[in-house]
Amino acid sequence: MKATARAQPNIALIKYWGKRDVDRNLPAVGSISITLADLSTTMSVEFDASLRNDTLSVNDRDKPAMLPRVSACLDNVAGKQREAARVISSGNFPIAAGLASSASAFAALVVAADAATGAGLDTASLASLAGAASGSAARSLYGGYAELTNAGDDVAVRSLRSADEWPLSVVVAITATGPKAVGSTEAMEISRKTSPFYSRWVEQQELDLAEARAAIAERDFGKLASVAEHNCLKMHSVMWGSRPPVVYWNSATLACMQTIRALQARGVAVFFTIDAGPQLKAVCEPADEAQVREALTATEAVQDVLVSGLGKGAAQVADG
Ligand code: 2P0
Repeated sequence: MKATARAQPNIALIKYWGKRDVDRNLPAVGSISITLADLSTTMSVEFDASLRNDTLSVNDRDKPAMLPRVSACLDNVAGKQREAARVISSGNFPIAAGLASSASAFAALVVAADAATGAGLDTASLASLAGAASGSAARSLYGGYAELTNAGDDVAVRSLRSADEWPLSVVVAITATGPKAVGSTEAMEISRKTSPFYSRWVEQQELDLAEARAAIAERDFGKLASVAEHNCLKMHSVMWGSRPPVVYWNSATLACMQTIRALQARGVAVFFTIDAGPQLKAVCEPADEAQVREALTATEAVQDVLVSGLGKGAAQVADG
């Protein structure tokens, strides 16, 4: 009744922002992401009849505040009549800072819980269960380039390309650590209810998805760069236009954008994307990774730089 799984965070190039059903956590728009290789969350789940309640440890610390979401996700995978579970999570990157730690965490959780119960659900079902816990987590069930589509009363995730078919590099500039001021679930609702740009954002998403899908099919870096930067800045414009405004950037985030513009002016194939946090993620050809890393490391107020290739989806690993 114990199993362990590992999952990698994903970075959305065409973003999920807004929900069409808050209770069921269904997104308002489709999204396209790349799954990382070198950052990961490892999660072990042990169902134990001798436990009175679920327990959760994250990076060796008890985290009761995160437990309700974890318990609800376990109920969805194993049924409400399940035994209580001991859940142990560890990751090799900062949590709650716009690095999609909930994506890798819930993707790993559903795979581990499914393996611990022996149910053997297919990847599509596991993606749907992960997405009910955290929208972006559905995409981390798949490696490489993944697209999440709204399908009736559910979501459907598919792989557009494997990591091996188009191996890009991601350089993450950490501009601030620590939890963000407004969680993305709350910020999405503020956007939906108050931003005058929200309805146009939802209406236009299909155009951006189609352009990114074509760029990935053609392995056209310039085309992907153009639509990804556009979609990212459009999402942040929706947030900035909300009341109260939601601004995740800091001055170092903007300095990093200028660094990317300077690299692009020198002919380096690189583009940026920014999620619900102040970190900037630069996507580039592997040959340019060292140059991009060096430039972001030298950018004022950047605290740390993480580098990753593209990897595979969530999978069970040997119990640790
Ligand atoms: C994304 N983000 O597509 C977008 C871009 C942040 C900006 O998905 O409420 O933690 O748990 O479904 O998945 C972050 O939100 O939100 C996110 P919930 P989630 O990656």
